[in-house]
Amino acid sequence: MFTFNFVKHTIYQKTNSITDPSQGNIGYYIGGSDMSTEGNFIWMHSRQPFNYTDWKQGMPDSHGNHEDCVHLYPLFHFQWNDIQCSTPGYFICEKPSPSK
Ligand SMILES: [Ca+2]
Ligand SMILES: [Ca+2]
Repeated sequence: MFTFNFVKHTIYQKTNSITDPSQGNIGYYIGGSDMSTEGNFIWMHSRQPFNYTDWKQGMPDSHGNHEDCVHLYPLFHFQWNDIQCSTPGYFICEKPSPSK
């Protein structure tokens, strides 16, 4: 939970110029998908189900029956939406925390 709040906060702070959906920015893919089994979302890197979600109310809706990838959508204040995976967009990568 903390992680995604951190991500959203960082996006707002760092990328004001590229978060305007009117400029065609669909936001940031986060690596979740239900392309293996419709309605069963998992993280693609680990094949594990989500233990946290931040779906926009009414999402996922698999609009048109072909939305399988999860992104943080500027139009939804960076809450989650499922979108067609072939839609060009930015992406967020995860990396291990630095050792202490
Ligand atoms: Ca889907
Ligand atoms: Ca959707």
